[in-house]
Amino acid sequence: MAEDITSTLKEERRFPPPAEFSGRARVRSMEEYEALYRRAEEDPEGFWAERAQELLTWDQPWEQVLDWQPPRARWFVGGRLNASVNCLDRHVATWRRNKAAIIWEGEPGEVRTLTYLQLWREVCRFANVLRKAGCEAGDRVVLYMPMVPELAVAMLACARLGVTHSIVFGGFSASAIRDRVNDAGAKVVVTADGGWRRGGIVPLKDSVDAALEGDACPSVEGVIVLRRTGQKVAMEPGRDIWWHELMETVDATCPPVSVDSEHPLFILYTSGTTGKPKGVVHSTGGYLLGTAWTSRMVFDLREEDTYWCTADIGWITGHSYIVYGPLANGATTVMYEGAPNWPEPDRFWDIIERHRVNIFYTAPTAIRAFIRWGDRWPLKHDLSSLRLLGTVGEPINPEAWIWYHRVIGKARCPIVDTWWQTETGAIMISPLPGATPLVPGSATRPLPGVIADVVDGDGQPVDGDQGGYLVIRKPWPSMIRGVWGDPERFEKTYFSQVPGTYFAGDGVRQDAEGNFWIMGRIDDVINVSGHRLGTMEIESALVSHPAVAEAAVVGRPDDLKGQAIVAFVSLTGDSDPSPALGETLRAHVAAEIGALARPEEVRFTDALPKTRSGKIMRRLLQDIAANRDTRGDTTTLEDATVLDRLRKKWDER
Ligand code: 7RM
Repeated sequence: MAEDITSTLKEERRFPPPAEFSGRARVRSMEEYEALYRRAEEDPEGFWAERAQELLTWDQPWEQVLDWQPPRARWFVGGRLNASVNCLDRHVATWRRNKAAIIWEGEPGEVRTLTYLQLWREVCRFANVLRKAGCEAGDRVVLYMPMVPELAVAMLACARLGVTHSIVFGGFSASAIRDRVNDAGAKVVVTADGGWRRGGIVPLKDSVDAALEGDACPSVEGVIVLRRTGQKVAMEPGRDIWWHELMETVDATCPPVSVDSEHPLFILYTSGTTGKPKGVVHSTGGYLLGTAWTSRMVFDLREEDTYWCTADIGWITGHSYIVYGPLANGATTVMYEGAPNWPEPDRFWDIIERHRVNIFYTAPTAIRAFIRWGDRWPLKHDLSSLRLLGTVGEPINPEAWIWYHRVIGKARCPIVDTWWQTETGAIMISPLPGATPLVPGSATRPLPGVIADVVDGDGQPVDGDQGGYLVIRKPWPSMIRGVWGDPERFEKTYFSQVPGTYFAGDGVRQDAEGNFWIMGRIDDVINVSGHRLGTMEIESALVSHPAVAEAAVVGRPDDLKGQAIVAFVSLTGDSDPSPALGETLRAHVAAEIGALARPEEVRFTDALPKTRSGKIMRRLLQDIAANRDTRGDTTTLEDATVLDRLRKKWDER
């Protein structure tokens, strides 16, 4: 942490918003921002009630704006609405019915545009399919799909019925699907015969089959399979049915089910400190308001914009900023199925040029890859349609920021560096593009309504420029409502370090100007290419292999991915270290969790550095993995020679 602080302190470049941008932005100056911030701070309930009135369509008004009994928040108590109505019906009722809702591009190159009316019809039909399959409000449905419009259709169809969706990212393995399906108690799984990725087919249906094998997922009554690639897949009679066959049998209208504002819209699993991913629960009213409002303010979203967020819908960024936020605003959202470097490293720039994308939102890890691939790829394309750029998922190093600003934004487009989490539902700390002077590497200031603060290990506010932990002092509409099935874990993880205050799990520093510098996770979470992984999850996967006695996993700084996974492994008596076994273990983790969790490196060791009470000293392993000197205290080490042996092994390689 200390190193990061000194490096960020040197960043003195400031990029004031361009006059032509500010001139027509929703928030045009810092004075306007400050006024809005103060208003929200002084009267949060009045502030959010106005936003909820202005941005959402309610079937029944709320009786109380907020009921806050830490850690439980209920927003818009007594209010009723439907998320699919807010994303579709109310636009279909206007001229927007023929506006593009989704512009989709498949990796092989096909393009499909769905207008609001077309999307609405598909959603109604699929909602009827789900209803015929026995799904009703309160049930859970797992979606394990490629990045195709039908994924958005399935999400909104669930929302139409009050069915809670839980999307499992297509890169996760069979056992990860099984855990999530069982934890959520899903009635139906929706998948596809595959999706395209770098010219190959991701065999989604095979993974679902493996996940459900035997009676592994007793709650599942049926599997709906979309034909995407034409790849042959096994269809289990009585369980598996084709999407297109079901869609032929239903009506294109489906009355929406009005739900309580607090009704769980979705569950999304995310990694935490312990081995088991947490099912983060989001509400309908508060979540939709948070995503709708931030889409509008942070991206300065306008009627005529073509907006593209490159995330996968399997992550929160895709939920909030490909589907719910943009569609609630009646915007045009671009969706791309495949890899950024397929068939060539200019695929993204080609998409921006062809669809005249105005707002582009991506991750620092992608930006670092573009830098590596060379300027000639973006320079081949006309990117003049762009007016705003965004980043999310991890801290952006100032060099990458400057490149993004210069080469992609031509020094013309503001960049919004947006800090938020699966748990926050929506963007929390970010510049407002018409107001905030940009500071490369800093997400700048909290949005109106977000009371962010920095505290020390005892929960006490930290003075001035010092580092500490990020907390959010007041509830906000799109906040996490619970950990599915585990209220204790919810309270313990988020509201116990500082009782009653949301603890984000990130290290942070606030400078004299009030800018926040996020320094990354302070818990056992690794951020690999902007994806959150728990070290414990990977360790559990490793020790499930018969050759492994003990495993400790740490992150090592990586120029491209932010962090790379390094696993320290000790073996059981009858196994010997070998490069082949290292490969086997890497593959084993990929099979257990998914390719994104595959360790970059497996290091064999006869012992792990532990405290006398038996705790693995990860800090020391982090130093060894990064090949740097050991920082701090080692006096609690039970066996000091372990460190030397670990280092020696490294030198001998
Ligand atoms: C949206 C998302 C959350 C974690 C979070 C941080 C890190 C996200 C930024 C960032 C620095 C940013 N949800 N993080 N955005 N760090 N600057 N702009 O990524 O739940 O998957 O991850 O990601 O550590 O706690 S997430």
